[in-house]
Amino acid sequence: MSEVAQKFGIKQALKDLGLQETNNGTSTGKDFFSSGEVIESYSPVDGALIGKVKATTKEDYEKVIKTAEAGFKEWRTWPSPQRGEVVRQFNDELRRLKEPLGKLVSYEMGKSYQEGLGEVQEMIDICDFAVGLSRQLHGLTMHSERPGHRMYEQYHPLGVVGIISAFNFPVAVWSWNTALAWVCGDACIWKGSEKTPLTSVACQNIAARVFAENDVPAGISSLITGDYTVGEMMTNDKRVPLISATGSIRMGKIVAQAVAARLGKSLLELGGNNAIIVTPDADIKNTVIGAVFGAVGTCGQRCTSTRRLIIHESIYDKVRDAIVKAYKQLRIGNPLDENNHVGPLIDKDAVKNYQNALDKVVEEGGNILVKGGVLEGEGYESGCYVKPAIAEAKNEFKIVQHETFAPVLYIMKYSGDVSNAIELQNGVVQGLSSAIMTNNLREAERFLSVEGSDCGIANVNIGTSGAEIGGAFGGEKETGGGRESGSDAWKIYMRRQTNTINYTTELPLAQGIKFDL
Ligand code: UN1
Repeated sequence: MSEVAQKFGIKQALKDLGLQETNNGTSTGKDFFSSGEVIESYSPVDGALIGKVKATTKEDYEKVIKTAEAGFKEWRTWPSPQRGEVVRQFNDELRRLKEPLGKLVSYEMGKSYQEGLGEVQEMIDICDFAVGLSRQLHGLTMHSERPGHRMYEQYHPLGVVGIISAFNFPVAVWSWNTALAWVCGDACIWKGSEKTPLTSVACQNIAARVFAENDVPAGISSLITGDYTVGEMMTNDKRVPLISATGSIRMGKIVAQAVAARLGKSLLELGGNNAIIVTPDADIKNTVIGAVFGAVGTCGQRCTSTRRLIIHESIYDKVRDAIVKAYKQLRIGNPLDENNHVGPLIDKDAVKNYQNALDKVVEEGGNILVKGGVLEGEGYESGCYVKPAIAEAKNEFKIVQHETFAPVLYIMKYSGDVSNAIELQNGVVQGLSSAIMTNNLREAERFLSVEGSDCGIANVNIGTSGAEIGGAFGGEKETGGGRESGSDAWKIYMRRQTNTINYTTELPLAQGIKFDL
């Protein structure tokens, strides 16, 4: 254990979560087994080795999918409130283990401890939601055009759901999918990020324990581990009717094509390029808080992170100066230390992408307002700590069009009417989150109107990140069109069936067609 790990109680957290020095990254819930290579998990916080996880091989995967298929056949017959009861108990465990899990998320991924706890809170919230949902999986009834007929629709469990999640929300995104899919009666196979394999095993440990206590069949919560080749086993597999994938646009295009080629369903949560529009009627204090948290929170590694600020020329200097001033107060360092605002990037590749973005914006004619740079020296030995940077840039710059998963904020001016700002905000290929800061009702409503933001999420007077689980989460255009979490997002985890029942002694045909024998 490194000094940092010791000081912040990581050893105890690992113990509480049932983690060993080397863990199997393949699990059906009943068994944990793996015959693949060993993945070492290093913390971006201090560069230390946290633990090891053995990856999944093709043979391991076959065992998992067969178990999940068999388990599904039984699980789908459980009344959904009973499945909800299992999720309720799982949630009790999450509440009990919130601190160690939040701590491990922080240490393995690098987000602040507060955000780690917040992420576990999202898991708790979606489980609460799912428990209620387990009594509300309802369809509609319709009046038949034929006499003596009844027509309605019902939702049945779908089957085995494959979940591919990213390092930046290593636990919450899994739960958004599984909590709903479980109450819907599906079996879930999860491939978490190979950058955060220990948090995956920790979650699977919790589910496995609760599921075993409730005699849930094996395979309902399954885990596979490894790089994209392990993900491909699922995306190409006809036995997995739905793939829910979170990651880059590049990855999403590959997944979408593989799943479509076999006519499977996919739920995609891909990149964002989220902007806040700041109008002349904005509350400057709130704008600064929303923009700075949105840009530097999770070290700029949320898909909802604020990447662009579009500020009206009349208040441009004032807002720019206030934000630059706020950046001077940011404390960068160990995210387990609650005095720090910004932790490290996930790894050195991410640092390279960050540096590349800063080089590119200058090459394209941007003007650096807050200089970036990689931090060195005591406390920064992992080489993953960077300074949040701000550049004045144009929306059409190639680098501005691209999502860089790092704390680089581009700011730009608009003049005239709010429609000019909306055009800039929509002028990117991504369509996840967006926001407007204004106290002007007309501007706010126009931003939300059909001619307004083209994103899946459009907020007024809050930032672009920090979406609540109660709403459907996802975005349009190259963000992929998927919706997870709240509202009626559960429907994708079920198959809809329309039923028409004739309770007469005749067989009248629809559309008035006569067919007498
Ligand atoms: C993500 O970055 O993949 O809106 C999810 C937010 C969080 C979820 C982000 N609730 O910031």
